Amino acid sequence: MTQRLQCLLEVLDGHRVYIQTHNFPDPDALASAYGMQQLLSVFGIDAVICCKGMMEKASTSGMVDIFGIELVNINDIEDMTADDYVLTIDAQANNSNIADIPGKTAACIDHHPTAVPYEYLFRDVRICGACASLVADYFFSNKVAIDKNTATALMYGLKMDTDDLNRGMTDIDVEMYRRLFYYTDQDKLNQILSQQMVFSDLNDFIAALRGIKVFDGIGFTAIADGASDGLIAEVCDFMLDLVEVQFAVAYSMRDGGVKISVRSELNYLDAGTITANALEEIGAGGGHGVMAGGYIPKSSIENAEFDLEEEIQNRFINAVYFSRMLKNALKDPLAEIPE
Ligand SMILES: [Mn+2]
Repeated sequence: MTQRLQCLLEVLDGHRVYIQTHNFPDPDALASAYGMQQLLSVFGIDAVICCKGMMEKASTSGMVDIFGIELVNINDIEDMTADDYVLTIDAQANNSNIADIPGKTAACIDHHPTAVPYEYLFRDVRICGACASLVADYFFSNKVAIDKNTATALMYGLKMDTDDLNRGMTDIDVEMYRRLFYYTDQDKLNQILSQQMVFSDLNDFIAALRGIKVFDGIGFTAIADGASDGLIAEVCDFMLDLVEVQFAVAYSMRDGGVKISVRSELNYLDAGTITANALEEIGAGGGHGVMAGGYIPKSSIENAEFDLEEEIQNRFINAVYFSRMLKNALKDPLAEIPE
């Protein structure tokens, strides 16, 4: 047994264990949590998977059915105490995307860089494309037999988080892909891969596509009021597929304000930074280089003089323009940088 697994088991031994994903878990988070639950059960530890905010996106809620994943909403757990141990997976303690929990956050397995340090009893943070690769490594490095269902779930998480092996791939992702491949149920994988949207979203999806506007490589579209996070993300992903679009912004009105989803296909257009800049003083936003989200609260727009759509467009156009100028300035130090 690897030292890593031995250490994890020693830490968790004797406690009631919860595996916690980030809020509104994505396929990689769910697959990783499920894989870890299966691995721990081999060593006699029964863990409960929990999170805050269930999955609105068809691709993630479909996982629960297709792989038989049992998932508990943190708000529905009444008897958790400080003696219970929490293993965060695909997420780290103190991050804004993970809910506070009564149990003790004792362990962490994640593939993201650490934003806020935290003293775990066990910590396994390795930067790679998908957390599912780390979980798969626990099986293969320890020669623990992996069943088809678990392997297929991990394969799905790996494919989704790496955008089909295009994004952030590292050695361990390549190796785990190769090893999981032999255990993957292709029919099941294809089934879940082609479950990205529900039929009732279709009219809103079509309307959003009809409304796409492109300004200088930036695609914008509004989605029907109250659209799900999943639909907004789906429309945003679609816009990037257009040849004319390198940066995509999709938004929808909610009761509390405007929800915004952002995608970038270029390294120098960092979606997180651009979103944070674009929404300065009017809302908040941030995220990864390729994928980000933002929010404008109702209070910012209620008595505003501006047209909301124009305001969003202008703010993003300016923020993207600034990033382009910055890139050119790095190439040519004498080029002018906008104020
Ligand atoms: Mn992940």
